[in-house]
Parts: sequence; structure tokens; C-alpha cells
Amino acid sequence: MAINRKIQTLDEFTIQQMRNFPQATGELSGLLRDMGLAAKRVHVEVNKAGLVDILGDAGTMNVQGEEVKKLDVFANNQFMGVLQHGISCAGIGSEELDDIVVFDDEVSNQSKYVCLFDPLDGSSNIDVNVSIGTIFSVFRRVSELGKPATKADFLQAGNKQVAAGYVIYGSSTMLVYATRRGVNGFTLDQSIGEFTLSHPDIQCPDTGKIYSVNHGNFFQYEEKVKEYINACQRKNKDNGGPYTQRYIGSMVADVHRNLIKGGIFMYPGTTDKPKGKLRLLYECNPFAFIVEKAGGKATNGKQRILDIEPTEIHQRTPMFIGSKLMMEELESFTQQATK
Ligand code: P6P
Repeated sequence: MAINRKIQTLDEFTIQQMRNFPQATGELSGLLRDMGLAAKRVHVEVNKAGLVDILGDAGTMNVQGEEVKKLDVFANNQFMGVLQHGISCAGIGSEELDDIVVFDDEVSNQSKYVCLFDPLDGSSNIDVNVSIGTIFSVFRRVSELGKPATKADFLQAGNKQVAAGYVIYGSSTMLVYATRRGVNGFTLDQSIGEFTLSHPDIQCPDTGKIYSVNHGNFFQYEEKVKEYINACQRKNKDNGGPYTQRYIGSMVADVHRNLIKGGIFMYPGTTDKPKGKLRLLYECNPFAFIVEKAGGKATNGKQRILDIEPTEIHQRTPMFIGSKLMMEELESFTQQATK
């Protein structure tokens, strides 16, 4: 029995990637390691969230005399902090902050990348112990190195991303990220405090039997979407229907499950919210990049998510994402097959 199974940590993996690509400066690898460090710190707090009352609720002081912050504010500060004190990132955009934060110091202004993130998506699920997550997107700057980052660095189409990833704080804590070279998943091994490669070269199954949507909004969806959702519930020898409906209400958990098992996740526009609820830059773009790299598809119902030209940091978009063949089946209903 193999005893010394070679377990590769996130740091070892990213350094190995650098060895394989000598022209790499190591900045992107460093940024990904920074995200891993912040994720470990958030993991600790999320996993004791249920105990916050003992440690003092948000807004009070904990036993160390530190102010206890809301977890999503805490998470935001952890991810912003590692990036601001690193050498790879010139600025950030965050779901928690109204506008971008340009770090504007000598080292950061020389950094090649900017990062957008949702520091703790689904945080309302914390107090009922449902999985939540962090989602992040990385762009190479378009502004001049040596000067502060600009808004244009952040308002790039998703097809310009150089990396994207997420952390899921669930039964285990996993970090999954994609670059142009593929998608890899790392599980936090708490015995050594390191993310270790557990899901190399993730491929999204071409099809699946899970559809994920909030049925509470059903009567607000457009007709073609309703027809598809109805079809998901019908016997169908060709596509293995009826499908199973699973909706956790935490995007990271729903999309992660479909990435591994196959399936489709939908947050369509509604009559109340024609643009839907999900944010383009730090929720939909990262997942679209990851799922496409793993062989799946992601659209807003009319075009590839990754081809949308953003106009503002917090803009929303309808989102349909998942297994290639299930997405093509959806498109056959909406007759708007995307290229
Ligand atoms: P609804 C969580 O608040 C979130 O932003 C996503 O993680 C999740 O997919 C969605 O909202 C759930 O929204 O309207 O179905 O409760």
C-alpha cells in the first residue's frame, strides 16, 4: 500500500506551474497563494460562526478585546489585506465596497494584475450552517504599469480574465481555480494547514440530471425559460428526464456541485428584476471562466457571459451555466444558441 502518497500543496502546485513555464514572472502564482492564505483565515472564522454569540456578536468586542466584525466585512478585509500587502495586485473591486480600491503605492503600481471578488457570497446562510463561498476574478491591467490602476482595468469583458476561482466553506473547505491551463481543486488539510491538490484537471460532465433554479420566481420568468423548466420535470428517454431539482440558495455550492456532478444552474431575469440578481464581474464572470475551462457553457440567455462588455462594477446579469449538452438543450428552447 502506497504510504507516502505525494500530496501537492497549493504553494507547491503554483511553484511547479512556474517551473513548467519559465517565462512566468511568478506574480500570478503569488496572487493565487495570497488568496489561499486569506481563505484559510476566513475558514477559521466561518467555522466558528455558530459560536459568535460566545465570542461576542458582530459590533461587540471579543475576548481579545478586538471588535467582532460581520463575517462578510471580515472576509473582505482579509482578501483586500493580503492583496494590498502582496506584490501582484494593483487594486481590487469587491461586492462589499461601493467603488474600486486602487492601492496606489510604489510596489502595487508596478503589479500586473487587478482582482475582483465577492468575499463571502451567501453569507445570510451562515446562521443556518449552509455552505457559503468566496468568488474571485483576476485581470491583467490595461493601464500603464508604474501608475495607479484605473477603472478600465476592472471593466474588462470576462474573456480577458487570466484566472478565476472560488472557495467553498462546506463539509470541507476547497479552493478551486482556473487559468488558461485548466481547472484544479484543492482541499484544506487542517492537519497541516495547507490547501492540497484533491481534484486535478476538473472536467464538467457533458450532461447531468440536476437542474438548479429558484422555483419561487417561476411565474416571473419569460415563457421560454418556463417551458425549459417544465421540460426538466418530464420523462424523456432522450435526455434522461425527469431531472432532479436541487437549489441550495448559495451560488458557490450550487455551481460547485454541478461542476463536479454535471447539471445546470439558472438565475434568470424576472419581471421584478429583468437583469436578475447575480453580479457580472465577481460572481458570473469567474464561474463562467471556470466552467468553460472545464468544458461547460455560461450565457445570459442571449450571449456568452464572457463576451459581455461591462459598464459598471456592480452590474447584474441573468445567468445560465452548466453542462454543455444541458445548456444546448436550454438554448433549443430559447432558440438563441450562443456561438
Ligand atoms: P435567491 C446568495 O444571496 C446569492 O447571491 C447567491 O449565492 C445565490 O445563488 C442567490 O443569491 C440566491 O438568491 O433569490 O434564490 O434567494
